[in-house]
Amino acid sequence: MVTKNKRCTKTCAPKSSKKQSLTESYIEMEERYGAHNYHPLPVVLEKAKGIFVWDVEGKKYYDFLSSYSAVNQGHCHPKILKALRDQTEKLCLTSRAFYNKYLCEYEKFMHEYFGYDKVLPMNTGAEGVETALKLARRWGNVVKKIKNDKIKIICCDGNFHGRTVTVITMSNDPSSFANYGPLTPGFIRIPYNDLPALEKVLEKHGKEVCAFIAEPIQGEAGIFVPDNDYFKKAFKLCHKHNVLFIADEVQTGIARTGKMLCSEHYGVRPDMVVLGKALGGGVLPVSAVLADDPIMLTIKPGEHGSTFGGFPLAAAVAIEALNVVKNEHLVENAEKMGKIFRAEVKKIKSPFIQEVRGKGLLNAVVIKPNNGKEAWDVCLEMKRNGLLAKPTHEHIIRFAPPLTITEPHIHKAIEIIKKSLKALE
Ligand code: IF1
Repeated sequence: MVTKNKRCTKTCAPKSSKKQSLTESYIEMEERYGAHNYHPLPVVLEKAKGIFVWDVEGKKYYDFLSSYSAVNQGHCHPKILKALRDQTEKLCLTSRAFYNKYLCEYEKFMHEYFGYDKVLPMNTGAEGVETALKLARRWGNVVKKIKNDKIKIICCDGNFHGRTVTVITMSNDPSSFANYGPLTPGFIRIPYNDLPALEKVLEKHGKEVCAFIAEPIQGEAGIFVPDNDYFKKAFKLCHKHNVLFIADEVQTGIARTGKMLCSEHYGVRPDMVVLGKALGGGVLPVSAVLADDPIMLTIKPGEHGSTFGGFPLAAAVAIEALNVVKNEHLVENAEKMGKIFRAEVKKIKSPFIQEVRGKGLLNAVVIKPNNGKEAWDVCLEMKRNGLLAKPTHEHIIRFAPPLTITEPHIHKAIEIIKKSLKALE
């Protein structure tokens, strides 16, 4: 996520007359030849394994971002790489113009793993969200009989669901939606974690609303955990008004929050689930929409698709990515390590720490600017001390290591966080 950071002048890369370091030369190369749609931390990575990454200078770091929860199984997991390598020797891509034996086996696996009738395979999280929106609108039109141009979808303030034009229409973050021309009609946005607001909109517009979409924990907004009963009561309100409940689990899913799906924390089985990121095991973009037949079968042959959606490499990698989660007990580990992480960070006596929050290994520390230093400076100091993390907004640092992290490494990471905060006091 582009961090609105005043430090980012036009040329972010440092200019120096002295001989450039490798890091500086790579940053300059990206500055020169790449779009400036990110403001990365000034570190250039070359290698990764498990919970660690190494930069081009050979320095080792704890990865506490996990590529925004796309590396839940750890970097370069040997079994996932093997599944990918083996599949490349058999069949990589057929498109959906023909059947292949790998997609149907993957679809059956997903049915048995998550318990939904069917899966619609896509690639990126945004494509998964777009697909869920299209399925909801199609269901709204053909099943709920909403007039096509009247169909509405309810979304929440503070959401992040991706970067396509329709998806940024749901956003209220100008850095996501501003100055991209006309947006997509048919969305009503309400405050997150606000049941009266949802009830009011459903009372007023319910007949034209096909779906409500929300993240079970808002990631980019700063790891906002809703009230325990919010999701369940929102689900019941939606069903009272014959409105589908869509959970965007692209970031919170696949064991990240200490449950296979974050919705399980709230006792909710969403009507549609969007998965992405870690479904690809940290090696490929793999996303998916899970739904039962009455919703899934409203889209007929030729009415939606994707060249790479569910292709044999994705099928092989996703099956192994999910096997690793189960076989290595990553759900339980995320829950256990997350509790230790939050408890230990809360013990740190620092003027910078305003709040610690999260579930499982999706956590955030809200930084109170102090001594002229803010979240970005804390991240730079942690980088110097061997831990990589990044602010989601000005003052919130997300801490999300791979779910394979063990207790000794959690404690070592806490030491780095403590040392870094102390150094800035
Ligand atoms: C960036 C963060 C942002 C997501 C949820 C769908 C998508 C995402 C809940 C789209 C993607 C990524 C995108 C990346 C940074 C990161 C992110 F929340 F994880 F930190 F932006 F908000 N639903 N999140 O979190 O998935 O199309 O990217 O595969 O765009 O900067 P995608």
